[in-house]
Amino acid sequence: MTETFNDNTVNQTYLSVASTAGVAQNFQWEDQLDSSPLKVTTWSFAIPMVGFGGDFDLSPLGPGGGISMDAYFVSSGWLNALTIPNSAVDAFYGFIADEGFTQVRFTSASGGQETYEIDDLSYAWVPEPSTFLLLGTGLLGLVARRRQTGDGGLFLYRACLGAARAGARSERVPQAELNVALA
Ligand SMILES: [Ca+2]
Ligand SMILES: [Ca+2]
Repeated sequence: MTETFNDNTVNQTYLSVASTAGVAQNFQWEDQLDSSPLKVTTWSFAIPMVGFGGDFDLSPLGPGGGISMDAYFVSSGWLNALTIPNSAVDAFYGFIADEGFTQVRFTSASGGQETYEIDDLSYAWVPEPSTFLLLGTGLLGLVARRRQTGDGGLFLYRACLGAARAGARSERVPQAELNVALA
């Protein structure tokens, strides 16, 4: 599913959002994160998802603090999924996970203010096990389309862990070892 914000609302069947400063306007999502005073944005899903991403522009009002993206995984709780550097300009950033998540929360990665925009926020729900690879294919299709347009960087990460799904939290591989950039 993709929320284009083209009617200046968030009105998807499975998606809702709670945000301190964010608003759908100008055919995109415009938002500001900060730690003092606290400004966060949380996307919530009615059913578990395994993929999330969108076209990010962090250039408004300067580079800012970057975006830390945490996801609430069904059996593992909150985990950092990826961090978007403040240099991102019209770049697709997203992640796929091997465990369903029901929320994605944006906070400032460095604590400083970050003003940003998103367009074409995309997400995918938990597939049957046999179709998991197709999900990846679908997101890769999105990446491929962006690549063809040549209008942005491409960053896709694998966010969650088999160890986490099995409940072995202490055996999690560091996130840095799991990130798979398919740029
Ligand atoms: Ca739009
Ligand atoms: Ca900014």
